[in-house]
Amino acid sequence: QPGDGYLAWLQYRNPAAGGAGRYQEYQRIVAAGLDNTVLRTAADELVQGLKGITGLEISVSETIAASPSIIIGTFGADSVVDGFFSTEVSNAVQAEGYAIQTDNKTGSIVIGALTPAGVLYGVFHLLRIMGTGGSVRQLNILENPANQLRMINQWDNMDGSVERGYAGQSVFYENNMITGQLERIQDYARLLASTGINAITINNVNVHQTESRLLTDFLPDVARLAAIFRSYAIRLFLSINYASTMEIGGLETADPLDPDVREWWRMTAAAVYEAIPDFGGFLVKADSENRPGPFTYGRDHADGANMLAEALQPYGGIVIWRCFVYNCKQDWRDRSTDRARAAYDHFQPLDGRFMDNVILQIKNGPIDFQVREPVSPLLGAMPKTNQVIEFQIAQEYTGQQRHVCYLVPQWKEILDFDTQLQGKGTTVRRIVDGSVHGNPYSGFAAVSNIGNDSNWTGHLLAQANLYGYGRLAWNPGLSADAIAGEWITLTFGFASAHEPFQLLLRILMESWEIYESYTAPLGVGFMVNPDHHYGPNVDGYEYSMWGTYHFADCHGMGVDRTTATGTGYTSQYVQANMEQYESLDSCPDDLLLFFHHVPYTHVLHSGKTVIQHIYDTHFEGAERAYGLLSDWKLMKGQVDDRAYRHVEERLTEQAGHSKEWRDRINTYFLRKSGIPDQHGRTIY
Ligand code: GCW
Repeated sequence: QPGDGYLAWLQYRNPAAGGAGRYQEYQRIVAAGLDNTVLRTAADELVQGLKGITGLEISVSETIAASPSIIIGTFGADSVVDGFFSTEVSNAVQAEGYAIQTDNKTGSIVIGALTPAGVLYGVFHLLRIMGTGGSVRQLNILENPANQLRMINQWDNMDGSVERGYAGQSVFYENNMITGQLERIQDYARLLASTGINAITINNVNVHQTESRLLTDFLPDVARLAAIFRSYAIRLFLSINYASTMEIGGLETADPLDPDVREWWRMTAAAVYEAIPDFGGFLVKADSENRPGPFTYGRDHADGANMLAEALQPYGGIVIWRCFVYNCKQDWRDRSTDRARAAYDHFQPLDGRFMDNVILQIKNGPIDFQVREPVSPLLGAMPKTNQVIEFQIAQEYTGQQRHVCYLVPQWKEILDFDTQLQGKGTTVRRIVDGSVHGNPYSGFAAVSNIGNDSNWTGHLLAQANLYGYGRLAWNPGLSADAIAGEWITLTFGFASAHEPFQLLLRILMESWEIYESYTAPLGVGFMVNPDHHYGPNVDGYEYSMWGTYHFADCHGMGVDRTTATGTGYTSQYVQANMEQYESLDSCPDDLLLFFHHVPYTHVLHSGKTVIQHIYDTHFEGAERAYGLLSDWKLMKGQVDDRAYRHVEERLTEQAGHSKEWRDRINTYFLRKSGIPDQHGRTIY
């Protein structure tokens, strides 16, 4: 239905007068090799997109009959595109890249690539240009993805629930079966491919009994899903249960060095590849949050990962092993155990021990997808090991898709962080794209934010995060506002000069800062209700064993992670960064309480005391959340009414909830510190 958000950024609407005219001469597509399923998809997408944008019928032929046409194909195999590109251009195009040029003589647009996947990405690029009203007169584009792996992780369970899902139930499963609604899966594959995603794991990293059998009993259904994703050049992976040999294999152990265990995995991998020849591999959460792993047998992560890697190696499969490993049964009295240290402490010493087809997947920060954290010091710290960064598109700690929180600016900051591991300029972006260490595998992974809600993401504006993730994985050099702008125009049709465009852009671009300002202050994290993690609860995790503390007492707050007097976490960074965080003089304000325990009267670089900062940001934050709502109200009549009311309703909830956050945090710290607000505002 119009306005329900289902088509997301693939609206392909016929732009109002003036807009469409410029593309109307393109009614013919020339494509050969259509027995290839990805090329077929590329041609179909182009037909569908052009039809929407021009409002005309589009024809497809194998040879060039009339000009101008849109000509698509792979180099070499396909003579239709070959004549158009110089060798210089075709040589510069890599595996999934593409070139797009307008032929001066005929006006034809030619998309050439090395692989069908590249053609598909090129087609989506052209449609993006047209969908945002760009000129196609003199195209001369050459793009290669910066990151090789551009992956989505579903946290879907076979009972239909989604772990940390905020947009309804799973689109993949219901009643412990794989869905029969393959159309929706295909629509999801389109959305992902249009942003450049090339890999997906289709089940939660917490793999329980039923899901363990995706590898075995459910394989025929998994193969059906793989076929859909394959047609969009997306490789399918499964999350596996480390203890599958015991859970479903009838063995009594999961010891990675046990010959029977190894044999079971080899046989299982063989069966999987029999059913799905281009199967991607396994994603593994082991020895993490009570999930099984090699520790039980006195083995380490390299033993565990390599056992699986060996089973997948003959088929070119890979093991993606998560580094989210920490002691979740901590005692709050024990001030030396620090959850932030855990991933580095566990994995860094294993550098060089992992097989070539193992990739470590590392969360962007050392704790857990908080609104503000430093960058994980493990990123880049294992030169001999493949690594990918893990983001969370699902807004577990950033408003759960009830609050608007556009995350691309956060991801950009993380990618731009200079680890200085090999001198200045060793940014996370360059580590993750593989250029620093030159390892065979590298890239991005992220937890999806979709479910079966009609608009996919619960909050319509949360679609921008899914879109933005894919775009950033393809090209981390894009700016957060450029990505937001694309999404706004593609989704709502506003050109950038229009007032509604600017309004929406502002809403998105300010949303992270606003969310941060009324929630946990100065990088301290959490302060959420336990379990579901929604809403304020300052002491929600303070007396639990998960190891996420703020240590607030009547004198001060924050976690001392310095090497001089604290947990020593700072020593996991290179000297220059360590020194910056170690010293109160140079530690950035927004991470102060992550690294230091300070009195409430400590003066920030901003000139405010910590306590006054807390009051000020929380009053301002709640006010700005109301501002988002009043901004949106100006959109009435500019967007479809249904979409208007939906967003209005979410922003109303956010505004109310931001007040609750403000009041709970302010009251808590007023009572703890006994220090009044300088401006005498109401604190309950
Ligand atoms: O943030 C935590 C979530 C868990 C999740 C875990 C993980 C899948 O609260 O729900 O489990 O991270 O990343 O493994």
